[in-house]
Amino acid sequence: MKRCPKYYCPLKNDGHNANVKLVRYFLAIGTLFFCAAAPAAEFHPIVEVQTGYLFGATAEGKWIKAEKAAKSLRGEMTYHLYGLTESLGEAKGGRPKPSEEDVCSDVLTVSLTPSPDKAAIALAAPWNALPRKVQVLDSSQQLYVDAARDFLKTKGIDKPEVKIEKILRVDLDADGEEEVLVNATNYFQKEEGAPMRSPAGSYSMVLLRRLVAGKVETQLVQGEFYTKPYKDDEESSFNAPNTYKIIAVLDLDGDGKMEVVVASQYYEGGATTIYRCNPKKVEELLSVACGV
Ligand SMILES: [Ca+2]
Ligand SMILES: [Ca+2]
Repeated sequence: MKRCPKYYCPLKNDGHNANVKLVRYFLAIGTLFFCAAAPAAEFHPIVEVQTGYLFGATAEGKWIKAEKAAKSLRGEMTYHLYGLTESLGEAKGGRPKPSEEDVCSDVLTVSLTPSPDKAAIALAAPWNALPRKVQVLDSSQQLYVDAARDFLKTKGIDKPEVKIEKILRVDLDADGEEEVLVNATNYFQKEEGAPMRSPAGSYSMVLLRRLVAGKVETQLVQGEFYTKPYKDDEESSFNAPNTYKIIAVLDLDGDGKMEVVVASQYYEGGATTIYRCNPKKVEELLSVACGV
């Protein structure tokens, strides 16, 4: 509890005058309100390094949106930088300010120095956001190719062409069992990125495989699936499908459980979202987006 500043605390000397008593009464009431207020929780801001976008912050287990978080981020702060599998040192981050890009002037940004290419997320917090090792597995492993194929079939893609981009193994919830994240995208394109229109049987997804009561279960973290090609008579018409990519797996609120950070891109923009993956549900915690 905060110490009472002297002048807000009850007067020590007894006054006999009614006015003095009244003043004492109000001071005492004021003291009650002033001193009962809990100290402001410390905000731990989270920034996407490559864009500088401020997701928001965490404070005592709560997730706070960027606009609100920015109000209590006044001076320069020290951030820890994290890539997909490693900690990448520290950076200094200034006060959040609106993005200079026209299309996302409503997005708040923090400029970080340095901001290495490999860094994905910056977090200003005293705990280690990478408490357990994130392992990158060989993406051609049959077990996971089969798992991805089976999952795509449940989404109505009859003959899936499985194209796994990344497989990560990490114990998200610190229960001693490792979970596996499978990131797969196929828009039948030569280049990376998302097309304007989705072909038949195309998809992009992030799956989570985990043991639940001794059985492996597959959960969808994020994804979209197109059984039919997107067709429209007008040339200007398109459906702008997304590609999804895991960029980090970190404990961003300090509860010991790691969240999954997924970046999505469509042909004219993108978003990055932090997900909490409990066995029963996947929850979106904070997100930043910029696009047309
Ligand atoms: Ca686990
Ligand atoms: Ca966490």
